[in-house]
Amino acid sequence: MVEQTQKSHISLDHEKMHAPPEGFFERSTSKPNLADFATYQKMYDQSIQDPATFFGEQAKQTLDWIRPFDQPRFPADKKDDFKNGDLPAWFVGGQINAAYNCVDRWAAKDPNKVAIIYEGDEPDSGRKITYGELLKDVCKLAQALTKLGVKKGDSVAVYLPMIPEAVVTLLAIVRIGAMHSVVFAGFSSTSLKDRILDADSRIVITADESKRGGKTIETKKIVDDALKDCPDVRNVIVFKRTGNSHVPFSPGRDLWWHDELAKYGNYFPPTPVDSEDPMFLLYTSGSTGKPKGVQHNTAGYLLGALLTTKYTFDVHEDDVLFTAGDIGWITGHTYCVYGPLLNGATSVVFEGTPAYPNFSRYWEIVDKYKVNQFYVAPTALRLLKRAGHKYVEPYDLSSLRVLGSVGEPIAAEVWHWYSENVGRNKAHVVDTYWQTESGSHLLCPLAGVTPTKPGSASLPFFGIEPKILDPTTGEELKGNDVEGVLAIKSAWPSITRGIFGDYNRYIDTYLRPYADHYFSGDGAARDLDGFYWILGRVDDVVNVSGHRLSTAEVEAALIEHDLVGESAVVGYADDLTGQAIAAYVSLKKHKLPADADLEAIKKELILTVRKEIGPFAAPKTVLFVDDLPKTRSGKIMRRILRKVLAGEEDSLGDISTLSNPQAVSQIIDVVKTSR
Ligand code: 6R9
Repeated sequence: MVEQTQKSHISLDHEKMHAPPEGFFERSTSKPNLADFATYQKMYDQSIQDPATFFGEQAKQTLDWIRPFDQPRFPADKKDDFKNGDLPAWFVGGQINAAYNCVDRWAAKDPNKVAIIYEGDEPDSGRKITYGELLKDVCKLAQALTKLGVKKGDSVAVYLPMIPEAVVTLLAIVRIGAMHSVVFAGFSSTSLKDRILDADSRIVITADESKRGGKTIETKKIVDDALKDCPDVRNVIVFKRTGNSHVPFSPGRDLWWHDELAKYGNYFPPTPVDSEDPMFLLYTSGSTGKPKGVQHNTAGYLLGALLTTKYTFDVHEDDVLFTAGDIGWITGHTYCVYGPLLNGATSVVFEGTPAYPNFSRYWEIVDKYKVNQFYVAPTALRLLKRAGHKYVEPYDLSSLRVLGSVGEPIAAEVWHWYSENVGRNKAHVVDTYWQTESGSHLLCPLAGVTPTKPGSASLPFFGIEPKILDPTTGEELKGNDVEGVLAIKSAWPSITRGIFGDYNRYIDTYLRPYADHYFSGDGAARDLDGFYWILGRVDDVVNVSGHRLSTAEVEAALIEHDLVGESAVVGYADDLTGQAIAAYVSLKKHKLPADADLEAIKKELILTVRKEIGPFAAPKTVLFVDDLPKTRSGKIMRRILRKVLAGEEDSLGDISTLSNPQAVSQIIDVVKTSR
């Protein structure tokens, strides 16, 4: 377990509270989803005091049920939540269908309403798909899958780029009560194989090739490599994305998407599923090497996705939401597919990257489609901030009302850049903290009503009861101005129901570390105003001379220096202080004078940290690198940085799943020369 933390020195400045942008609600043609902050507080209190009634009413009002539920929550009383690994069941006795709620009900209302705006990798390639068209394609694929023998409860593996067919695929699978298991299309064939085997998927849906950032990826070939070791896979449905003639194809096993869909009619009824029937698996990395198949069940997940989209982003039916996260991650599942469609809104599906053909791509899309809500990870914002204001400035971004951030802490400097340059001080920046396991937002401001502080994920969503626990004793740290580990006291509708095939691992990871609580794995503080600050994974905590520091905190300090583009901080063994801090830093090249004195810059950086946090936090080593190793979802792989520093570059493990494996060799060189 985690050792005692020292008080963080992150700037939890309660003076720096920003009111929601003035005139926020006037800039929308729709009525606000939440009137004001007092309404949030009232609803929040209800959701905690009586979650059964609160979520029961919300579920009745916002979802369409095939059979109404008998009990919103069993047991209704939350006192035994998480005891002995127990979770309550939600919406007991109810029957529902996810695809019906995402598509049919909106198609019935207005079949010509745009459901998806597809923006292809090349600018000006793409198309719009209406709810009416979406319904037809979903029904056709649902029939094809049924014909191929997919039944309720089976898992279907999905390995697709960000194209509308990915949305069609997810919805077709849940329409027949099966589970999707999406594997991010940037994963290697080995990672794909592991996930297909673990989920026991018998059907794979993929594309011939993919396009990303102007490059062609041999998607089907990767699938074929994976399938060499997956003897139980019966069929592969292949969508023709590029139509390239040398794509491998095994007649019999492989089927073309267009041939299959052409065989079936426009309508196929949705399969009723029980509220607690599984809806999907999504693999995420754990502390061990083996990925965990996080399982989400139907009604609770749907309600979480629906309500958070509605309230965190103030989404209405007329809104266009652009979630830049890939469908291969939970952010894509919840906020590119399910959340927007459950609210009858329009979702932008973007195939490309923020840097292709240039750093204006996101802003061009926002301008072109008049996007109202934009949602991205800080890693992309840092890249775009580094690229410079000239890429943002020419675009009309006045349609933007909400700017979301997700996946990692957002440094105050980046937050301000986002708010000022992208939001032009008129959009509400919402920093949303949550996890694959939570299904939907845990801590987040609600657009238009919650005041924000740059760097804080602010306050809990409805039904979320965050607690700060002493990491060693597990005791709850009550009141404000406390810091420890973040745990959640009672269950919420979209909490994961387990790790597929390994319920004990679920209990061991989340429910056992701190009795009667769900353990998030993150360190957090509650400031004087009761606002929450995520301090990073507790496994990324560094202990220097008995001072525990969050690596995120040192990074936030470093980025205050004008020349720092990005940094990653890790701890390494030190004879004198136990652990010492090393900062890997990539500098803003365009700001660096040709005759820059790197030694002097190192000293300045150390001084910046001393100044921002305190002398004990000063990095002992500063290493300048071109690029930091990142996962495909943009998370910096500190494990690799720690190993290289420890001289263990021979045991880095599999680096093929990184988005930039080439960064690693330069890092090894830099560390070697620094010794
Ligand atoms: C949605 C997602 C979950 C972990 C989580 C935490 C970090 C996510 C954050 C954040 C600070 C935020 N995290 N959002 N840290 N501020 N707004 O990213 O899911 O990929 O499962 O990662 O990401 O450490 O525990 P997932």
